Formats: sequence, structure tokens, C-alpha cells
Amino acid sequence: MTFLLRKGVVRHRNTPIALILIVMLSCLPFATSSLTKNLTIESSGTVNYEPPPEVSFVDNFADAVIDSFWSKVEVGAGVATEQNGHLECNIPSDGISGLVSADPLDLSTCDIQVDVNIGDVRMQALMVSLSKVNTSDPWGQPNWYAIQRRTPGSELRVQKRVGSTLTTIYSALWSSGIGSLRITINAGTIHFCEDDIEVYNESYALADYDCYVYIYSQGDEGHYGMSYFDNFSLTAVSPPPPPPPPTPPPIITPPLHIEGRYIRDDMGNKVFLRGTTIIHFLDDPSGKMDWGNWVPATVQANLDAMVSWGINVLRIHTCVEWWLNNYQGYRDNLKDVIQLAGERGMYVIFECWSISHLYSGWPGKDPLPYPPYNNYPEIIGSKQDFVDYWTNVSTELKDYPNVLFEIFCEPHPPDGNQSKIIRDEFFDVVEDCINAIRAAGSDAICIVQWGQLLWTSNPTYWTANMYWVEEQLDRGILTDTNLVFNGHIYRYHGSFGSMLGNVSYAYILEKMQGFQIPYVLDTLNKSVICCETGAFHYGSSEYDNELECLRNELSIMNEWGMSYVVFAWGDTAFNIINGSESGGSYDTNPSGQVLIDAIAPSI
Ligand SMILES: [Ca+2]
Ligand SMILES: [Ca+2]
Repeated sequence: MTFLLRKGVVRHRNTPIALILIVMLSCLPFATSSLTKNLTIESSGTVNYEPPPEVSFVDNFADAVIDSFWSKVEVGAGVATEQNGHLECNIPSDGISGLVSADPLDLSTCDIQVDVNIGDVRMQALMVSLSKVNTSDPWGQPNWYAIQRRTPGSELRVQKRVGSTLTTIYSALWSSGIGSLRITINAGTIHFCEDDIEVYNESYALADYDCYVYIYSQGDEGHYGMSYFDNFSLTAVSPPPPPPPPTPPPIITPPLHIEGRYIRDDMGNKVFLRGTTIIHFLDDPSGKMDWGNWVPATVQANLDAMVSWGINVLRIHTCVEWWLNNYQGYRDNLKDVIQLAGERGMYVIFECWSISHLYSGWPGKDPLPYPPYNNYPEIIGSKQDFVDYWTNVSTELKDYPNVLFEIFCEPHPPDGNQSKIIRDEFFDVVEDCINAIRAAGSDAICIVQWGQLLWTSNPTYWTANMYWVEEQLDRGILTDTNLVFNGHIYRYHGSFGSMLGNVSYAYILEKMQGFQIPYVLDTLNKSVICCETGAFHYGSSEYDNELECLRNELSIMNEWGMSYVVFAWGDTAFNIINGSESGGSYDTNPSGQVLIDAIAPSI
């Protein structure tokens, strides 16, 4: 409940969460149709890519049969026939004849060539177009590029029509009425060649690369008769598909529920939560795990270290203000932590610690979350505002099976006033919050508390034993089946009487029985968690006694089958690691070793 904070500079979130996978493609994949059908993604996140065959088509018009690649274009008197080893385009009078690809092709990287022999007709063209016509003039449709040899003026012409706007983008004397036409598209540029010599290129201007390919001749009143195409070839190479969106590894942490005094997973196994708290989501929207930067690798390193200790729950101090205004990606950062924890089999207690952040001018912990008892009525202006906040939180987090909700940390009577009216009023709001969370679609375990510290006597000032559990149950509230009742234990702050008091196992056991924890567990058959306890060591000559007290507390809680969370992971006077969570190595200090030792026999 008391800790020392270092104020860090808050910088902008500047690093997205790490991409989980990298796809290495050993060769360019080729495709003519949907690329995604060639992608499979395994549950592990591994992506398999089976490249479709390259589109490669050569037609020497040698067998007197029009290949299925094509369909005919015949307008007016025009007739297209494959015979005599080439494509004959006979236009006895006005008309058009030729071929168009039966299907569109992805021409984003392509090379298309055809030999022409213009004979007596007006024009021969190689065209790529977004649309397909068989019985009307391809030139009249929108959205195409074409390179043409034209008898009038012995012209080599390049045209495009983008939308309905026709532009002649190149015009010069042709090399001959016999030769080749060629279109190449690569890296967003379309190239036009006459006899394999580039005459023009520009940035590709059509809206799509999926085009039909035409070879056709046109006749008019003065230019009609026979023309020929031969030696058509096309290769189309699709670019690699964009990498699929990263698929995070699955959350492997099964959802929890309460049965009587025990927390169980969905297989019915008892689960004893054993963990720690991080505090810096109160003064840094990135949790200060890398001092103001959001660096998933650092978050992962912290979580991996916790897992190596046997920790299975991470409790996170959060503030309402930054959640509501999503300051510098606050929500995303918290979701990332929950996701990364879930991938490691860890639970996360999302805990509402304060209304505002601790960044500057912090006036101290809000006794209760709503006016007139909170410090920021401009953020939470009513009880309903607080209920709505929980609707918001649970709506966003309900799909994480590993999240638990702690409604409000250390609610305590303002000015030490242990009025039952104030307490009942608080629990009525808690009840509304729980109902709002359920209405939002979340079955997550909710954690509720009264007072700051557990204490052996009935309520005095900010301390209380767990008498309030039965008191509130008797009012007919807190009957939700997924609740855990919480009390904090700190010798340093007086849970056991004198700061310098006895730390023997027998003494601690007697006091903890006085907290009424066994009464709630065994008589009321309700689940209990201690979300905060720890050993104060900041300049304290009492550290050894603090450690012994903590050791005995955890051992008793193990015997009672309780869940507990030891304060805190880094950067406080109750630190359980050497250094801070931004550190890079997370070695245990003596406090952390007490936790590790307690976890080992209990799981
Ligand atoms: Ca041929
Ligand atoms: Ca053929």
C-alpha cells in the first residue's frame, strides 16, 4: 500500500507489438487467381505457402484449333481462324477480328509478345484491358493500354484509355508492317516495344492489374483483307502475397471460476493463484517496463522471469483516467500484457487502483472511487460513472479468458469513519459493477475488498478483519458465484500490531485466524485472496523479521489453500527483484526468494 515511485519521463508509444512470425518465401510465387487459397496457417502460427503455378502461355497457332486460353473477337465482317500455322484475321470489309484471353490475368509482373503481319488491314493491336468484349470494338471500351501498327501513316502508336479518357501517348513511323508488338509490366511501370525495342513507358495507370489480353486486327473501307498473328507468348508472375496479419499464439490459460472456497479451472482443477503486482501503469502508460517505451520484448522478459519463478498471476495497478482516455495507447498496452501473459499460462488481475494517474500533483489514494470521496470528480463524477467504467473495461477485456477484475483497491472509510452506511453504499456500487460486468458478457472472477489492511479486531479506522464479508452477504448482495474476497496483509503497516512484533509462526497464525480468513473460507465457504502482502526493506533494520513474517504468512496461506499476490515486482520499498522491471535481469532478492520458496511446495 505504500511504495516509492520514481518518476520517469513519459514518451510516446513508438513500437508496435512484435510481429509473431516471419514468412520466408524462397521463390516468387505465381498466381492467376486468389492467392489466399494457397496460404494455410497452422494453430502454431506457422504459415505455409504453396505457390500456384506460373502463368506461362505460348501459342504458335500450329494445330488449327483455337486454344481454350482464348475466345474470339469478331465484329462486322471480321473472322478469326487458326490455320496455316498462324492466326488469320480475315476482314473482307469493315470489321474486326482477333482473340481475347478467356479469363483475366494478374499482369502486375508480365511480359506479352506477339508477331504481326498487317497485310491489307488498317490496324493490328496488342491490348491489355480491364474488361472483355467479343462482339464490339475493344477500342471503344474503357480502361486499357494498346500498342498498334497502323497502315495509315505507317504509324506505331501507343494509346491508353483510363476511364473514358483516351490519350495517344506515343506516335512515330513504324519499323515495318511486319514485326512484333510487346507489352511488359514490372514494378508499377508499363513498357511498350516494337521489335523488342522499347518505344515508351510510364507508370501503370489502370485501377487494377487483373486484365484481359487482346490481339486483334481492324479493317475499314479502304483497308481490309487478311492479316496475321503468330508466336504469341505470355508470362505473368504475381508478386509475393502480402504477409498475412500476425496470428498471436493462443492464450493457453483456461478460464477460472469459483466453487465454494476454491478457484477452479474449466477442467475442475483447483487453481491457487501465486503472483506479484506491477505498479507502473499508474505513472507511465507503458507500465515503465522499458521506461516510457512500449517494448514487447521487455514485457516478455518480465513475464518469462515470473513464469520461471512459478508465478501464475500478475496483478496490475491501473488508473481510471488513462483507461478512459486511452492515453498513449494505455488500453492496447494493457491488452498486450494480458495477451502475452495468457500465452504463458498466466492470469492477470486488472485492478482499479486510483482514479487518476500518479504523474504530478497526486493527492493520495482515493478512499472510495466516487464523489464525494474520490479526488477527481471531473473523471468519475458519480457512482454510475464508476459502474460505466467497469462496463467499458469488461466489454473490452471479456474475450481474454485469463483476466480477473479487482473492482477497487483498498476502499476505506474516508477520515477513518467506519460508518456502515458508507460501507453499504460502497458495496451497493460494487454489486452494480459486478452486474455491469456480467451484462457486458464477462464471466471473469471479480475481486472485492473493504479496508486497507487486515487486522485482528473489528473495524477501526482503515483496518478491518473480514467481518464485512458476512455482513454484506446478509444484506443479500455479493451473491455472484464468481467472487473472491480480498484482504491485504502488511506487518510493516500494522496488520500484526506493533511493527516490531513477534514474527513466529504461532503468532502469525493466531493473528491471521483473527483476520477471520478461516471463517470466510471454511464457515462461509467463500474464496479468499490476499492481493497484497510483502516485506519492507527500504533502509529497514527490520528486514529479517519482515522476511520471516512473510515466510510464515505464505506458508499459512498455502496450508489454507488461499491465493496470494506478493507486492511488488520491481521499483518499490517492497521490491521482490533486484532492480526494476525495466532492468533486463530479474534476479530475486531475499523477498523474492521467500515467494519462490512458498510457491514451490504449493503447486
Ligand atoms: Ca506459327
Ligand atoms: Ca491452337
